[in-house]
Amino acid sequence: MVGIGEETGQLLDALGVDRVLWTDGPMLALSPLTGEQIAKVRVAALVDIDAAFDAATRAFAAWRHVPAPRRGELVRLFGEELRAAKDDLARLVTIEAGKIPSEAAGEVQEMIDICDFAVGLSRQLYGLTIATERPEHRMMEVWHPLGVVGVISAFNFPVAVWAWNAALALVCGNSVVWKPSEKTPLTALATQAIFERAVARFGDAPEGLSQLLIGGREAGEALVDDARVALVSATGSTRMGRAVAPRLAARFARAILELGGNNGVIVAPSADQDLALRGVAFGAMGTAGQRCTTTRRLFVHDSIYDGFVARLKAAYASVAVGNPLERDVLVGPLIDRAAYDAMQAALSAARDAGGSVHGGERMGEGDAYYVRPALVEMPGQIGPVFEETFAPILYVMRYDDLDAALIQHNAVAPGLSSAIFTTDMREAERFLAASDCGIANVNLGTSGAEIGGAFGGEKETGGGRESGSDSWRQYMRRATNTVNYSDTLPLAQGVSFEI
Ligand code: UN1
Repeated sequence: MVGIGEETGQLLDALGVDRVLWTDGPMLALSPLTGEQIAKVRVAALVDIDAAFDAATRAFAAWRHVPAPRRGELVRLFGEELRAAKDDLARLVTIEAGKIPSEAAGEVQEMIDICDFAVGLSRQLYGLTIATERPEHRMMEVWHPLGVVGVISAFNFPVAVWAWNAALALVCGNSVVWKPSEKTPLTALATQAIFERAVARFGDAPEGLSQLLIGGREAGEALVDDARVALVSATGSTRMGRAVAPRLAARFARAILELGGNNGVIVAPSADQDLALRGVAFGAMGTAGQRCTTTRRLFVHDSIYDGFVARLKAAYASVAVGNPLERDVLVGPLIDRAAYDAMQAALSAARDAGGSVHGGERMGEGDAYYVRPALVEMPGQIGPVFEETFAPILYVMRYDDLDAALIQHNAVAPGLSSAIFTTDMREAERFLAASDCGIANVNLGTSGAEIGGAFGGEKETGGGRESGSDSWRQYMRRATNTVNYSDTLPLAQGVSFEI
């Protein structure tokens, strides 16, 4: 059997990543599957970062003049290259981020989907025409490319979140500079190599249209602070957002923030309980609880609590946890030791607050951190329930009155995703009207959104929206144009100014 270090090398070769980039640098790439080192990655120095911004600025100056449908052709080719590389890239996502193969393939599929969406969009960057109050005038909105778009992404969706931003940014006429998580440099290098193949096939794209900055904090800070970067789309913790947002605001740069979640699900008395069980299990345990859309709070109606929670506990006790390269595993490892420590701290805070913890124990030893997902029955929404711990912990609470449950549901700082399981139409609609999240679902879980909708959330989630619907507008600037084709100069609001 090939070890994962060796397999990683084979995958990087197959994906076309220059060996120098992953054999010859100070940054260590680790696999959470075993905790072992799988590569040594080159890091961008400050001069490289500066050169990247210059090149991206030059690329933007040329790319903005390429007609949008032609820009779409580059993204179409990128989608084709991703289709060809899907299996290898997904395997690398499993090795580097620890996702089970089906979820890793889903992540690459999400990249392909956003490419398809962006290709269509490249012929639909519509502006309004607006009725004017003046005779023989025409008023219209025109959308123009914005500039250099910076993307800061997290380890848990190491490639898809970049693709949401890059595919839209590129068809909108921008160049892109990407700073991936330090925990996932290899999938970023592979994605960049795949993109470069699309660029080569496209033929005349400007050099430096999409660039990768492998590095730590300085690279991220440079993106945030550099006047050459018009927009920064940042995914990560609320703490990161609190640091980034004021710095972007101080230089009037645009921000798309996709920060923490503390996503709740309500299971109502009329729920289809089989469906709810699967929806909650995937939402809470999928990706080992490391999605920003992971279900973290569960409100179960008193009348069904005992039966439903017993079934859920059984699912928690039996779910297959382990190395995702082995068959039938549904829950892979935590990303690292810090994630494990944070999980144990949250569980001990939950115990102190009167919670009863089922699961949560470490499985195996060594440098990899596998845990049995934890279901925690809480006496109420208190203590750690208010925190987002990036690990598989589901806090379960009872409710008897839907209105009171809705108030509890909204009483956390983030506002990303939410769901209700019910077959009562009135309850479903009341929930959709009340949830203060950017995503609210009925009879499906909180995670696993499609790319066609705008993705993001309110309050401490940061307010940004990415991927589908009209998210593209954030990557463009809007100009309102009024044209007077009369031979007089009527002033708006009937103002008179005769000279
Ligand atoms: C994230 O966890 O940062 O809805 C993104 C989902 C995925 C995206 C999650 N489509 O769970």
